[in-house]
Amino acid sequence: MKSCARTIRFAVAMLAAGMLFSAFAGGPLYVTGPSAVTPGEPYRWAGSVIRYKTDQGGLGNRTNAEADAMVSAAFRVWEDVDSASIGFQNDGKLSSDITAVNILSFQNMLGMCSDPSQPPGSIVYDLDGSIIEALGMDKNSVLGFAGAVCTNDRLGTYTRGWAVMNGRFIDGEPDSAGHQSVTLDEFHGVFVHEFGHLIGLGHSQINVGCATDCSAEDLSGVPTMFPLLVGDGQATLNTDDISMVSSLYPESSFHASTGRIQGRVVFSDGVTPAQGYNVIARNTADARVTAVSSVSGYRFTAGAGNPLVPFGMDTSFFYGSHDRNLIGFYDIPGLPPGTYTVEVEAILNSDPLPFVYESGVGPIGDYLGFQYKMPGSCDLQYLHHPPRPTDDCGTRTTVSVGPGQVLSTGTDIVLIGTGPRYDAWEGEGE
Ligand SMILES: [Ca+2]
Ligand SMILES: [Ca+2]
Ligand SMILES: [Ca+2]
Ligand SMILES: [Zn+2]
Repeated sequence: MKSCARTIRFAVAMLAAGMLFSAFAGGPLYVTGPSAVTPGEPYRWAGSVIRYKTDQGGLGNRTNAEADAMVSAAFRVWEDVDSASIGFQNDGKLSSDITAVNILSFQNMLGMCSDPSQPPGSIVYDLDGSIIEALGMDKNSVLGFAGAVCTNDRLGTYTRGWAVMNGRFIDGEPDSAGHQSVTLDEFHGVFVHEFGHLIGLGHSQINVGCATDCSAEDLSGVPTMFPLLVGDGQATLNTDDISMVSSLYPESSFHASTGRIQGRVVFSDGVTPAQGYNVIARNTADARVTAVSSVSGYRFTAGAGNPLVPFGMDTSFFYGSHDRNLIGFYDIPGLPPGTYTVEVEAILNSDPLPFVYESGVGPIGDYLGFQYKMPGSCDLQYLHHPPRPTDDCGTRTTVSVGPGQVLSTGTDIVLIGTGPRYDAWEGEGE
């Protein structure tokens, strides 16, 4: 075992224009709400090429040209995914060097969504962390952030986004508690992660033990979109990242060449859906690394029918479908053909770094700031079909998926030990 975590995190940008409660789904970054043409669908960029401009000035101890090269290299990682079709075009420089002095006016300008003079994508270089600080975040723990600024909520498309990269982590200072630094290879991973948000990916939880301690094998299975930077392995995409970008921007080959598992997480009655749990399909040949995750109910709003929503909170800002059939529903596409187990666990809910708000995984943590604990007798359990009263936490079914196959029967995961019937919303929160 080795200690592999740092207490530094990626953050997701909140939408501008007063939409403070607009938040995120697990898997896709945002999911359309009831006013959309098609509710419950991930937001995505409309075109296949996203045009962007980069900041002036340096990034840590990197020159502006070196920072631009890091941007191109990180976009290329997403472009190079064979099963996805998304591209990026550099349209030159932002009109001024963005710094702590002008960041707020720049942010306001970006937030004027009807003003067409802003580029669809803006990549901001924070020379020394002072921009991050000016925006009210901790410059010693937030590596950067990215996300949508403007959206078309009817069509479920992004029209403007940005990323801010914190150069303080690569200013050449030695790594210490009071001044955390990362390698350039790790910072490449930060760029790739933030650009994942920019194109519509949310956070993923796979091999959650790596938030504190984990094996080298588990570490290599941590996806780029994990909420924490745990090593330079996040500069290369894992199966989960590839599945997500390919789902948003599929090449015609994607669905035909991969398998997909869909089902629901339900309480012990086998009927009542359970919202906000992390579901992972793991390939039995390479279980710690070849894995794809989904959050149960990720397409459903966090703001309806949930008594844990604080009284008086305006949930009309919450995204996600109001179709109750989507409560507890999980969807795991992009599986390389093979044999899988399907497991369910809580999303990290303990201090010091629960996966909530800007580090959130799934809509509950993102909107409401907590994650459900597992409600029954298992911290981790598996799909077992058909379920039996004698099942224990380790009982599992292995399922095989071939190219183009969608497995959607016999895929409900029945939580063990929650009582014969359990109200989906009461008692399991913290
Ligand atoms: Ca491609
Ligand atoms: Ca700058
Ligand atoms: Ca990787
Ligand atoms: Zn992030």
